[in-house]
Amino acid sequence: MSNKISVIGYWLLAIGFMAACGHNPQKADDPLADSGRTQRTENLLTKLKALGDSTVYMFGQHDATVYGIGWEADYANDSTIHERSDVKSICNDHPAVLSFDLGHIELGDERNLDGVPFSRIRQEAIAHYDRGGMVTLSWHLNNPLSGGSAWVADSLKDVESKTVAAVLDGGEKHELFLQWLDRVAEFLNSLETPYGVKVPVLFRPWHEHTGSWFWWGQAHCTAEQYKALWQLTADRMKERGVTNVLYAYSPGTEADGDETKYVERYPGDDIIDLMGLDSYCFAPDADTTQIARYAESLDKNLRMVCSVAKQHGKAAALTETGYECIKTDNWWTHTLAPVLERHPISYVLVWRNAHNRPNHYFAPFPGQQSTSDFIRFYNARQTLFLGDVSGLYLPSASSQ
Ligand code: BMA
Repeated sequence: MSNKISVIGYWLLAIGFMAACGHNPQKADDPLADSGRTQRTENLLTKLKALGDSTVYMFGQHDATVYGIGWEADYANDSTIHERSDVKSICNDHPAVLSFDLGHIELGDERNLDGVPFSRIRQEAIAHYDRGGMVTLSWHLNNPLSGGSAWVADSLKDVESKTVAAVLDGGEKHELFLQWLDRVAEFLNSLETPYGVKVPVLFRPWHEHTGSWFWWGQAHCTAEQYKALWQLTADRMKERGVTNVLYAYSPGTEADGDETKYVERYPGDDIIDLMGLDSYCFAPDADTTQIARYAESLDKNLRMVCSVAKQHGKAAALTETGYECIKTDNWWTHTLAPVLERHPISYVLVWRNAHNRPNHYFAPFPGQQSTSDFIRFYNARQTLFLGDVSGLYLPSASSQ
């Protein structure tokens, strides 16, 4: 045997040995817990529940770091994270929670329904994990039966109402739908840091189902079908080896404080980790009665959500809210915060500041009328922004 061959042989042996031992000095330890999810994912859930035993809550915004009013991230230069958000322009700190949407990933598209490349979402999610923040994902997926969007079209009413049945086992779109779920699973599996840690995310599909504006909504399927849709989703993620996901149940306000109605389509404690609520302040003319009605309804619904979440041993959150165009100077500290401080939620998330849709924004930006009030909200003891959170993925002190 020549020297050259023996040297090659040595390296092959060494590489084989390292692979057999699973030894990779560059990778962080990312063990699985008994639940089959990563320990960091379990730790995040523990932290979210612990926030439910405190008076503080995290602040979040959808798409906060990819665009805002008057700017959009440089998608072409994919390797740059710009560290910009409208929230940061005001208080020099990012939201603690970032939300992104997976709509159109099912189609195999490069960009989501709002034009954000999935590669960018992946990069932002990993960057936010690295900053110590939390990531949540919604999914405004198309209708696999009609070919239309997530939103029901009156002209397609008959088709919309057959869609959930069509994607379930035995339905005509089942195979296609499995492929759609697999694309989501592939994306979730790809959320991995360069040092080998799967980024834990809170996945929030099938949201606002108590209304009927999405094809999975109340009027378009039975409770059994809706629950089966959840089961199918969770089962498929598991089959595809997804270990970094928590699930949020996120109805609208239709239950109106009624626990029984709220859990009518609840898919079960074995699937859901966090119980939420989507509730918006609708007051296009800054009508004080409408604003007060929002606060009242939010109070009533959050009391119920937090109570149900406690009974089921789940975390709770205000998974979507906001006042489009924030037309009162003190909405943050006079409308939102006084309600939130009465309920032990883990986080509140406002929707996006659309750069390409006029008057569709839910957080202030420099020059917006509620800016000073937002700084008061930021300074309040109860609100946690990115700079205020730490150790979301670490074991809690009591379990060490
Ligand atoms: C909605 C609006 C839409 C957007 C969708 C998904 O509430 O903001 O413009 O496409 O969310 O982000």
